[in-house]
Amino acid sequence: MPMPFSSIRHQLFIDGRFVDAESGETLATLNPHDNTPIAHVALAGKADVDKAVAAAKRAFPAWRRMAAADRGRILLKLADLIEANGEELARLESLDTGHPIRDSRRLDVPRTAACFRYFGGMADKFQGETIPVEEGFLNYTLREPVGIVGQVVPWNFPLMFTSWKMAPALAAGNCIVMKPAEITPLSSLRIAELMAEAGLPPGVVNMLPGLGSVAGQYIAEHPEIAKIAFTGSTATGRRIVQASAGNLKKVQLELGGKGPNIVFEDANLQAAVNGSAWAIFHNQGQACIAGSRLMLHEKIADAFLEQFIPLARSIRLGNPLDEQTEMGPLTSAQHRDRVLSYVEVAQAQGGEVLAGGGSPGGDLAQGCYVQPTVVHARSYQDRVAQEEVFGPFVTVLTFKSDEEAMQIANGTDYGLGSGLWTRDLQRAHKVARDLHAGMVWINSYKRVNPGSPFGGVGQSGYGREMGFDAMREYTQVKSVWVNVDAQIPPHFVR
Ligand code: TAP
Repeated sequence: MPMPFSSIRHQLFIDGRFVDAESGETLATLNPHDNTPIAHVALAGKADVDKAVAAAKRAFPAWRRMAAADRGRILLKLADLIEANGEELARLESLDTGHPIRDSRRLDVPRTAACFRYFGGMADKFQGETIPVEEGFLNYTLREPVGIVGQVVPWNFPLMFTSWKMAPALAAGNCIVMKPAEITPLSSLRIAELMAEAGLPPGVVNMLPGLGSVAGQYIAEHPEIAKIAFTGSTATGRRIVQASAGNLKKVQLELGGKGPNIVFEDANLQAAVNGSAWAIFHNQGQACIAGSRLMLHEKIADAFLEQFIPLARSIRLGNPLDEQTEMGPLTSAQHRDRVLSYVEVAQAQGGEVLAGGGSPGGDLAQGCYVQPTVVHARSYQDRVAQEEVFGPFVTVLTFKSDEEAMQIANGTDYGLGSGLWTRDLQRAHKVARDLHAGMVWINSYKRVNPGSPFGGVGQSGYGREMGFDAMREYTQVKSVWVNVDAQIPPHFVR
């Protein structure tokens, strides 16, 4: 049953209240299953960003001085509220993004709650250090919040990314101006509402749906925002770095990927087939860490594909709100068309489509669906083996030796997620060591946990989400020197 539209929050959340945009502008958010409007959502402009920054500035002094355990308690309460409202959040997420409801229920909602809970517990455990300096002095460090933080998130995991971005920032005592993607704002607005219910003071979090080119760009430029954390495409990441230069913002970037998923000749084939399908087809392949380059040792390539291709063809596409659905639509029609354009890109360079390659017809023709698509590329330098497609589209490459596998795996500008399948312990650790990547999964793929650092190298960005690393990203170090019983140095003594 669809959500009643009246219950969906569709205004901006500024200073603890839902308000219209100053301009009065709105934008329809669509259900990607059939492209019908779900709600008309307020569209933030520069004036709204200014209002949000002013509210965050007012809230900051008290929020940063609140006992860390009390800040943590609010996040723990929020985690409970997310679970208590889990079914509603799951449906909202599926309606707005196209995530199959089984994933929204079993992954997105529990992971969002777990992340807020983890950082709620972390708030009063992240501490400075005492440094052994010369005799007579005491030197210690304070971990202080950065200040007003801008956060810009994409449309592929809008609910989960509220927690990845906001939880560590809040635990560390920062105030936030967040912009969700214009096409998927609904779950983030509901989270903002739940935050108020959990006791978050007004102004600490401000949620501003709006266009990237307007509100997002202005957040990146804003002279009173001290840090910008961004997840999205590498091209936009580059724009953000340029926009941030005005006040030398701290920048954290989580960008694209072209994950190598390497299957060696000694792998447990059944496990590798299943894990590789998960690596690329979960969330319709719309994941920066997707295993989008399926690298097969030539000795097992045929046997692997004999199982993998029927599996890909058997994936049940359908309405995301149906519990039987295994793959929903892509999140927008524009993105569906972009993903499908890569079929021609592959063919133009001699690639062969082994499965899928189109949109399903029938009941799904009105939606943003793409069939699970498997393409064999001739070279690892072909465009489909280099560029992020960000859909249910996997590029198969073969290799003859471990050396060649490493050359292919490290042969893109990206370096985010990566995986390998082998029974050879030594090879597993050697390959993990040599992969140019922020994350490596051995005999598995796409595991995440709030305690485990998440981020990339090269064109995949810099900085880390999750764990203690995320707390470091959202704090700055102050070094304090105390003269306990040292002699005043002899210089300039009269
Ligand atoms: P982006 O343009 O990178 O969008 C991500 C976020 O940045 C959205 O909230 C977007 O707002 C905002 N944004 C856009 N231009 C901005 C600017 N100049 N300043 C500040 N913020 C800005 O991604 P996209 O166009 O939606 O997708 C294009 C491709 O990016 C995808 O096909 C995929 O390859 C990649 N992508 C990667 C990721 C991850 S997780 N790494 C996520 C999404 C997309 P609006 O959406 O409201 O414009």
